[in-house]
Amino acid sequence: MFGESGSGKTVMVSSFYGATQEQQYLQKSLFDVVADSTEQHRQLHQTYLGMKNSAQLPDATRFSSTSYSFSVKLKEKVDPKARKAKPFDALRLVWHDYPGEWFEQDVSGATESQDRVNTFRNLLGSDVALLLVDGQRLLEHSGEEGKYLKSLLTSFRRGLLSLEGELLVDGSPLRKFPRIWVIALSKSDLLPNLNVFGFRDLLIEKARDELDQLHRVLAGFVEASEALSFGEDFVLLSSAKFDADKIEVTERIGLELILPLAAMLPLQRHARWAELKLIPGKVGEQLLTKARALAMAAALLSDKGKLPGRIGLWLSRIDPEVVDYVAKLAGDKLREVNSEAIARRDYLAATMTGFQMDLEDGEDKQILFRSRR
Ligand SMILES: Nc1nc2c(ncn2[C@@H]2O[C@H](COP(=O)(O)OP(=O)(O)OP(=O)(O)O)[C@@H](O)[C@H]2O)c(=O)[nH]1
Ligand SMILES: [Mg+2]
Repeated sequence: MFGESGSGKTVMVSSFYGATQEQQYLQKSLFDVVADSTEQHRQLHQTYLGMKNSAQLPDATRFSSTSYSFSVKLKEKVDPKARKAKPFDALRLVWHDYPGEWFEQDVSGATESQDRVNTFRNLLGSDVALLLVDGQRLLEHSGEEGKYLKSLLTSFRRGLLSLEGELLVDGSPLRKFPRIWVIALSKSDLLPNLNVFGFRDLLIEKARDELDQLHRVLAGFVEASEALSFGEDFVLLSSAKFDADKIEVTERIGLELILPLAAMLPLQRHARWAELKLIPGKVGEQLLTKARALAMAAALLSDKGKLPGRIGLWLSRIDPEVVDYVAKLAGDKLREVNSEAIARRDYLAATMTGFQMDLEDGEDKQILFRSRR
């Protein structure tokens, strides 16, 4: 999550996590979201409860960053043998929260400077990046939105360029780099009349040059830069509704899409890039591994998956047909496969199809726009 100071990063991670700790979520969800560190668990939960019960906001993040590591654990109890036959039984989400001011001004000393470089190195090792446009600032620039959008994208580009020397080892481009950059509107509750199409159009109309320039800088950071989607996906987010003396944490927008986006977008897009052979050599192999995980899961979903002997085959030889099968599952067929998986108590298949359904719902509600490429 990249965003300027005050754009809503810390509130968002707290609201995201807090929601997963509510009784209702714990009971009805097919998986648990567990913070890997108990200390981080309590800290996020406390921040969430502070907002929910006492309208208390977290302080601005200063001087150091935190990487929150969450495990998404499927609830089913499987015996170890069955577990081995599955491509994975947990998903890890690492959410990096950092002081937004790090991009805007200089740091206060050598330790902080090193921490800043390490943080951005970690951030830039993620699978998916969300670049936040602050809904509040957009609203403040009503009528001259272009001014804010241009300055945001430019300051982000400058920030990256100024750290380039420290981030790239010997100037060579990075292999592991977010290849999917989603542009997200935070605090979208403040702009109730703006849907995701309006948001997308505003960016393209008012700040196309700055988007192009930032795209070029990002492409310069990454090996095989054809396999990069920047600014093709858009989402609206809001962590809560903020009234004068009350914070309605249940009135969230789009936060339920974060896990599905982080889990499914890389799998689907990496599979597609691998298919198009856009990515040569080592990078291709790395991405293929991810696509294979999807193919495996797909094998479990499709009828073919019922032949356990073939699963090993899918692991060693990616079957584009199967990847295609899950990537293109949509609409009624998707819902059908999902209900079958639930009936079979196949939590992995149910969760993955559930994620796909969440993304479709997001599109229906016009809070998500996914790249058509
Ligand atoms: N209306 C609205 N306001 C929000 C939302 N999220 C955050 N805010 C407001 O924005 C302020 C800043 O949010 P933070 O999460 O602390 O921002 P940050 O990105 O972590 O900022 P730094 O720590 O300085 O980088 C909060 O104190 C709230 O007043 C939201 O979803 N809707
Ligand atoms: Mg913060």
